[in-house]
Formats: sequence, structure tokens, C-alpha cells
Amino acid sequence: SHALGAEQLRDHIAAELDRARARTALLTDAVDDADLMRQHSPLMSPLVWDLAHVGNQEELWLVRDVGGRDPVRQDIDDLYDAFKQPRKDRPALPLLRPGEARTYVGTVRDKVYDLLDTIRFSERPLVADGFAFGMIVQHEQQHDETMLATHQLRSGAAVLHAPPPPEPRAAVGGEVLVPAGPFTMGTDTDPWALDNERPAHRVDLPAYVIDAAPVTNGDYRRFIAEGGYDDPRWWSTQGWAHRVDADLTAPMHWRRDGDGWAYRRFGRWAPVRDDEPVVHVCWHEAQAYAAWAGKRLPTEAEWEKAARWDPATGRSRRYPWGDDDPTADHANLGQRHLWPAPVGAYPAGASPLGVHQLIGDVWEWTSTAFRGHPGFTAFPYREYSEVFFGDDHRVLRGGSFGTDRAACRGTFRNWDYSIRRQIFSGFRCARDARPEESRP
Ligand code: AVJ
Ligand code: FE
Repeated sequence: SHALGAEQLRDHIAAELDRARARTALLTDAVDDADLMRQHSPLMSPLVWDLAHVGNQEELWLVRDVGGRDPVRQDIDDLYDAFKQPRKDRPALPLLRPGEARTYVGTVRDKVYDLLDTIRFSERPLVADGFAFGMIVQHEQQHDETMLATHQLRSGAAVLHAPPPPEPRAAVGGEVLVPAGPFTMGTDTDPWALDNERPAHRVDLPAYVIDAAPVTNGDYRRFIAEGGYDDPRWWSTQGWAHRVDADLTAPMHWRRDGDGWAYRRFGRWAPVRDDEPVVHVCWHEAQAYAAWAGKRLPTEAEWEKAARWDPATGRSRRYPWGDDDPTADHANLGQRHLWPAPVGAYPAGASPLGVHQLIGDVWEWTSTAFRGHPGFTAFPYREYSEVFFGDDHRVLRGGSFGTDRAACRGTFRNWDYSIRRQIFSGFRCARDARPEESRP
């Protein structure tokens, strides 16, 4: 949207706000009021908390800060402050009831449309290129993915429906060599990129090899069958302690089904399909699998070079396929389908070097702890990313089937604790190139 005129930018923002709200409505209208108020897992908020929190952030940033308008509901700020209210305590709070929450988010949104009619996209950094609006669009879409993860944890009959993802259209497998050399990581130019994606900077990497596709259920089943969960050799000290404590034996939502496995997705049991990327594994499981396979997880820089570097021009692009926004042909995004697509389903989304399904399907764990890029400055608030920097969080890249295209690009960074697997997390492996492989 960098080159858009003010009128086009306004239309683009309105369309993106509408698209996010339609998804929020779909996720929150799918269940009854009692279900909206219930906590489906101590890891998650009641859906009605996410709903009003989305409205409250929109009120804080757009109505009050950008617009300078009077508060709509200042009295509820503390209830919907994620830092003041730990997830496990949220169901006991005097939350807005579902009807009140819907009215609240609607009132806030009407004020935002009003503001959008008169706003000048000035040089004030918060509104330049519509940044604050883009931040709020991404915030709502991120909470929509969180709500989708809550639906996945919910017991009871299925309430979400979507067509299955496409079948494979290309034979994809093996590994891809990425030659040694520098590339540009991060961005200065993507107008809605968040603070942690900035600034652009050069990173020089030795030659490495990365899997052409995410690790599949079939691959992962071999790791289980060959005793991967019983052999501390493959696990880090911390990972093994967690494996024992949490009694991990398979990805979350899997159960044995005769000789095979089934997994529960959004209220329905389905046989585990070998050619789909594995999902719902924690960082420790990913790390142990990679060690068992004689490989390792990619660093975040290795992931991004594989996803963005164009060997023909040396330039870093927005996506593996180029600079164009994702379409349904490129990637499995946006809850269009309710699980990862089989490997080979998105040949049009491959990188020039032939790395597939980097965007969409599953968030991919990297070995990297979440920190600021060199030259990082928190914007517009420390609580978006900076307070999470450190060794406790690992970076995930690429987005899942539940990530909207507005909150997903070659530079986008997600993060979580290494024990978390209620998110739509998978991985691919990498390794150092052997000397005979890296010689031109
Ligand atoms: C970037 C997905 C880790 O959900 O905690 C939502 C996004 N930040 N509200 C999260 C976010 C504030 C964040 N993640
Ligand atoms: Fe939030």
C-alpha cells in the first residue's frame, strides 16, 4: 500500500478491517453464549475475552490515540489488558457479556469508520501509510488465529466447516542447497511491517541445506515408531525434562487408531495422513526429531533467506514467489481450509530454489531465540515485541492455515515458549552443507 493515494489507502484499510471483522464474527457466532464465556483450556482466554480485547485495542490505538476522540469505555481497559490479566484468570473476571461485547466492538468500529473519513495520512509515524490501522487489522487477525486455536481445543461437536485443502500438484521432497553469501533480512519498506521485522540488514550465511517441504506426519510417525520419544539422546536436557513431565508421546490431538493414528481437528477425528505437514508439536519435539534425522532446525536467518532471496537478482522479495500478495494458488492461509495441505499442493508458491510451502500450512519453528534485529527500535509500544525478547521464546516463521495474509509475509515473525503446541506449529529441518556440496 506504499504507493497508494489517500483515497485508495482508505478503501484498502476499510476492506481489511471488514475482512477481519467478518472472520471474528464467524469464529464467535459459531457457538452459543455459554460457550463464548467458557474457558476451553487454561492456555486460552474465553472467546468473549478475545472479542472485547480486539475492540479495546482498536479503541486505545485508533479512537483515542490516532483520533484524539473521547473514550468509549475507559472503565474496561484493565479487564482487557493482556499484561494485567493472566489467561488462566480471565474467565473469573467481570467480562462484558457476549451481547455487550458485540455492541462494544461495533460502536468502536463505527467511530473508526468515522475517523477514516477525515484522517490525513500525515508524516506522523503512527499514521504514515495507515500504519496504526494496519497494526489493528493484524492484531484482530492474530486474535482470530488464537480463537481458531481455542476452537481446536474445544470439546463437543464440530461447529467450523471448510473444504479440504488441495491435493498435491507436484512431487516435492528432499533437500535444497542454499549457496553461501549475504542477503537482506528484515524490511524498511513494507508499510505495515511491525517493529520486530525492522530494520533491513545484511546477513552473511555459509552454505546450508534446507528441506524442500515441512516434515510430514509420515516422517514424524517413523520418529515415533523408532522410539524417538523414549531416547534422551535426541532431546536437549530441558526438552527431555519436559518430555517426561508432560508425558509427551505424540503430537497434541493424536491418538492411536488400530495400527495407525488418528487426530482430532475441530471436533472431528480423521486418520493421520502421511503426506500432510505435522502440526501441534512443540519446539522440543521439533528439535528432537531433527537430531534423530541427523539434522537440526534452521536458524531464523536460514529460513528467511530460503523464503526471500532471489538468486537471479540477489534481492530479498516479500514472499517465496515474488512480491505479489498471496492468492489461493500460492499458499494455504486464512482459514480457507482447516488443516495443513499435503506436500506438493502449492507449486506456485515455491521459492526460486525450489523450497515449498514456506508460507501457510504450519508455523515453522526455528532454532533462534526471539530478539530485535540489529538497530531495533520499539514502535509504537514496547509491549508488542520488546518485552518478549530473550531466551524464553523461540521464533516461528511462515504462518499457518489459520493465519490471514494480512498477518503473514516473508519478514513476519511469530514467537512462543518452547513447550507450546496448542498453536498450529510444525517445522522443517536444515543442516550445514558438506564441503563437496557447497563447491560451485
Ligand atoms: C505475535 C502471536 C505472539 O498472540 O501473543 C496479540 C500477537 N500481540 N496481541 C500473541 C499479539 C498482542 C502475539 N503473537
Ligand atoms: Fe492482543
